[in-house]
Amino acid sequence: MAAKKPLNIGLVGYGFMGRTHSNGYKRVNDFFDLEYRPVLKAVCGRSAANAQTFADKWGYESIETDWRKLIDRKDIDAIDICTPNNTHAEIAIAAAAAGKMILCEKPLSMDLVEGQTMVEAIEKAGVPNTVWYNYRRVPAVTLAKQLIDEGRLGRVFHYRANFLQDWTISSELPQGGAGLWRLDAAAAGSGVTGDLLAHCIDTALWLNGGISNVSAMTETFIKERKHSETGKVEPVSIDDACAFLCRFENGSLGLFESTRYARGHKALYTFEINGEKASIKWDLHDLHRLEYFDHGDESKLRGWRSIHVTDSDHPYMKHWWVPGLQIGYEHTFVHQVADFLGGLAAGKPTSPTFREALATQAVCDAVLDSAEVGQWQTVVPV
Ligand code: SOE
Repeated sequence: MAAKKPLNIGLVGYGFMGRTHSNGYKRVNDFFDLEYRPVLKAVCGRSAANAQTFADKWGYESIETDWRKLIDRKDIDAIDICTPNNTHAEIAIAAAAAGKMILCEKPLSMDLVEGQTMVEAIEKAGVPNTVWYNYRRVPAVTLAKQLIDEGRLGRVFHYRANFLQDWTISSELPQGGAGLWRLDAAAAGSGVTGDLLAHCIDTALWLNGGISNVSAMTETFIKERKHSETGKVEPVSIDDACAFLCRFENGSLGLFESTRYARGHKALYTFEINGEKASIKWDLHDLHRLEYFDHGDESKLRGWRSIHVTDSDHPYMKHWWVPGLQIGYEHTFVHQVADFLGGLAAGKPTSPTFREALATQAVCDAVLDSAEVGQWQTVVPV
């Protein structure tokens, strides 16, 4: 077999997402036959000691402490942005200007306007790009997409999604700083809307098409928290919980809920879609299972089928073990790397591109605006 083409990765940020992406780069060629091979060239973080520890552990060849220097390096092909949301735009725009490919952690941006500047920069530069909405690449979710595209649901009436967590219930938890920037609006842009609902919205747009308008409510249950960086008690301005109703362009109705205050739930992402001919349900806690009800089945046998999506003709599964054996959360990132590398070889974009992720941003903005003004809001077309 011909030698693989190296794709030199420069990773910015080495938190939780830095680990998931690095694992994707390291594993991908062990399981997928691809023209390209990611090379862990450099990891960048403000602390040289922490960046070096990460580099040693994960096998990065070098470190940088300034992302601008990383972008300037001639030996870097792709910049992977795993830093807090308020830094995505600056890094992505500079990387695009330098002609680097970009893989950006979700959500794309702090808001729609910022996201538009990113999309303009990336499209002007013409660089390959993708945003890490990883749950699309759970095999059962990709199978749902195939079933819908085959027309098996017929006309869709309802789309329901939840993303529930419980990790911020304690009022003692500070905001800001390492690991807790998701609670600080200045770093995150928003709370559960950009962090969790963005996943649900990305999947929904992919499976069920565009959302035209929304009516939302948000709540911030803990109004003040100590800020890790200033040491002072400061107002909290992220949304701790958000629920919204919406209308999809295909005429179906949507209902979405997300919170970090659902005691007992760590990462309960579920969706259900009801069509004229069939319905589909999925739950991240049992990620291989796709529940499918087909009204076309013989009536005496009709019922919810529980499809264990592990067969070799199920999406992605032939690359892993033998039928019946499972994979997990981390594999969704391997799949995204495989699709990105496959796209590069074929000269095709990898979904979601920055522009596709901008559509999610437009819905998030409409949701937050609607909650603020207490009225339905139209989603800005992108
Ligand atoms: C937050 O807790 C979080 O880690 C999100 O930031 C991720 O995007 C989500 O996949 C899991 O939850």
